[in-house]
Amino acid sequence: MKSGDTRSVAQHIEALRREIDEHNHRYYVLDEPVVSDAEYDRLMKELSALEEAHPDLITPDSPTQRVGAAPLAAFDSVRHAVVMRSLNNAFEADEVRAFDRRNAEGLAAAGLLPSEGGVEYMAELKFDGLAVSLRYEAGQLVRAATRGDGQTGEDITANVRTIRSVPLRLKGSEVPDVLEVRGEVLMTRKDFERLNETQQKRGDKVFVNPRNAAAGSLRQLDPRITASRPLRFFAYGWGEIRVRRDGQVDLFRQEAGDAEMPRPTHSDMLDWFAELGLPVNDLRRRLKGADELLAFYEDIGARRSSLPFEIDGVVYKVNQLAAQDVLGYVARAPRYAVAHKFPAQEETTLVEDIGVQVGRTGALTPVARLQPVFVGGVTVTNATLHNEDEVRRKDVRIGDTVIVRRAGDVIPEVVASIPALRPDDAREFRMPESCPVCGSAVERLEDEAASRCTGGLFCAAQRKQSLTHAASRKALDIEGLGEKLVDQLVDSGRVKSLADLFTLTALELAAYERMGRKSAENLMRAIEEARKPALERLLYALGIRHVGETTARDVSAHFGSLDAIMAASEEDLLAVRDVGPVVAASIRRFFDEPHNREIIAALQKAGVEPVHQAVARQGKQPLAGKTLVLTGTLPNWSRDEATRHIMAAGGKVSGSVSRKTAYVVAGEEAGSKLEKAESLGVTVIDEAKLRALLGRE
Ligand code: D41
Repeated sequence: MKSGDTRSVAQHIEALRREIDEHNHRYYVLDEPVVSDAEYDRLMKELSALEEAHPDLITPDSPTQRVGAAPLAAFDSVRHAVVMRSLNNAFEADEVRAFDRRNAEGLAAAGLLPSEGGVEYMAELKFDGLAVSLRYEAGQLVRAATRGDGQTGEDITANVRTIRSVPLRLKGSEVPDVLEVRGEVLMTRKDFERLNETQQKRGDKVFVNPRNAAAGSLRQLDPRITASRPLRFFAYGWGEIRVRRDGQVDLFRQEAGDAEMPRPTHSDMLDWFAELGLPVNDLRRRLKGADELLAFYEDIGARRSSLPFEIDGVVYKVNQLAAQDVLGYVARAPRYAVAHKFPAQEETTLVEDIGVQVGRTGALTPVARLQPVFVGGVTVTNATLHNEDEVRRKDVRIGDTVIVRRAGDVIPEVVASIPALRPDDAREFRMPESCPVCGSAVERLEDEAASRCTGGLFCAAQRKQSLTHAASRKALDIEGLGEKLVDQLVDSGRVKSLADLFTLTALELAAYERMGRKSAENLMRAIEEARKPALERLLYALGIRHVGETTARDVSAHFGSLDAIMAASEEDLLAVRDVGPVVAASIRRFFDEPHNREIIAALQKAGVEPVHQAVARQGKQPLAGKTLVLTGTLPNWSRDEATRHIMAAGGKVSGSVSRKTAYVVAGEEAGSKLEKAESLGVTVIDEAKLRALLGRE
């Protein structure tokens, strides 16, 4: 081939690489792709074909070369040119205030008076991943290392090259001669769950949490395995930097107290990284003073569970690099930064026993009885193990040390056991063959994960749970009928069904434990009020499988009376909006059960009469066909009230915002739904505007 041809091929290859790099950056870093996957694949194929024909033109920064290296025997160690520091932690607001005060005093003493409003900070997320350092020389990624002990880490270059959001070469014409970027490698929750599904299907190891999955993936000796794992990277700091200035290369070391960085503040540095094509998370803010930091902490805390990845806190850093320099370091950690941690969502503790709990529908749930442990902001003594298969899969035994997780308001669960800490006398769990409460046979249907007590309402546990459900706020709303009293009423044999509740007398009630005359009277009044429930509440209270509040409401509105619902065929039921075959069959089955018909007859005999609803609603339906989303706290209406008003006006209430949402009704402390609405251009209204729409001003 002539040299002229080679040059044009080389140019073509370079043009393709630039185009692919740009698409990679848009897709993995900016999250706003501009080409289809097919178009991207076509470009990659074209590049691969050209490189195959001209192997001498292959360079390590080519997008085809992400997975190149053969499996390693072991990782080499790498000494960091600039040590990787650690972060001091703060758990309480007071510690954050003290941090801010120390900074203000330290800077004032050095003649660097904090500006108006206090010391300026950069507040960032604290990603729950693995700290790594990436070294770029002349814009090329030449080395990636784990943090290790901060001085020396492991060479994971081959693995990090497979992370799509990590550029193999920096963008732009003015790349630094040397740039060591520090950041965190992590896995999103969704990717983690998808990975675990695949692992489980293949009979491979499942990971306990996204962090472990990221760590396990990064520590593979075979980079092809790492390449198959969906890892991400976010930059938050730096080590050595050399930039050419006035024809001369200047060396910067944050470590050595160098305030003359290419940009004057931490936030400028992160912006610079973003310009170079490095992934920097958007949830970072320039703030002033402790109050703003604490507000950021609260705000991020409220959004924590809706973030796509796990974080374990936020990090505050004094923004001016010159100010960072003045404040310096104590031992291994900078004085100018602090990690403000959220309460841990995972802790380890001992499984003292594994019991089973019988649910309202008879499902037997294995529950680990734990040595009390403080996690997710509360003391946890019981944690669900979901079902028998989960106990096996997680290999949890009585006596084991386990990881317990409580995230947000989700019920605590056992995530995994730690077999290395298992005592010799640890015992395996066995699902009982008969119900521990009523002794009825336990069955497990072929296609179900749950084992069930076959005792139905003969089972005291199921009876208790049904009663508690029937009395709950969204059902008959019988205040004062708590779990303890239900236990006593059922155990004494006085209450066998929902109907028996309505034959209780104040005198009888007063005889029960912890029941004063006053509370007995209050309870009687609540029961009295429940004698005339809205039809939808009674229907929900019956505890029919698959009939939640919304279905109960739709079915009630459609049929208008309990008699009509009881008489409805499956086909009739299918005519109700949002009722499918499973729900229709379940309702029909419930009312076909003689025992249930008896209970309803007894309810009627006891004077329980649902308030009938007009079938064809009179008047206007100003929100007919519209879907609304509620977020935050409204000034006057509770969520339930607002929902009722909207439904009465023909509207629907949904839990998530989409383009189909007609309005988002936002109150105080509205969260991510409000942002979503704004980003989708959905109209946001307040309670007053909602009232106006409803004609209820
Ligand atoms: O997101 C993080 N995990 C994070 C870690 C962060 N956002 N900022 C960090 N900043 C630093 C300094 C201030 C020392 C540059 C860090 C870490 N360090 C860090 N990660 C692990 C050890 C230290």
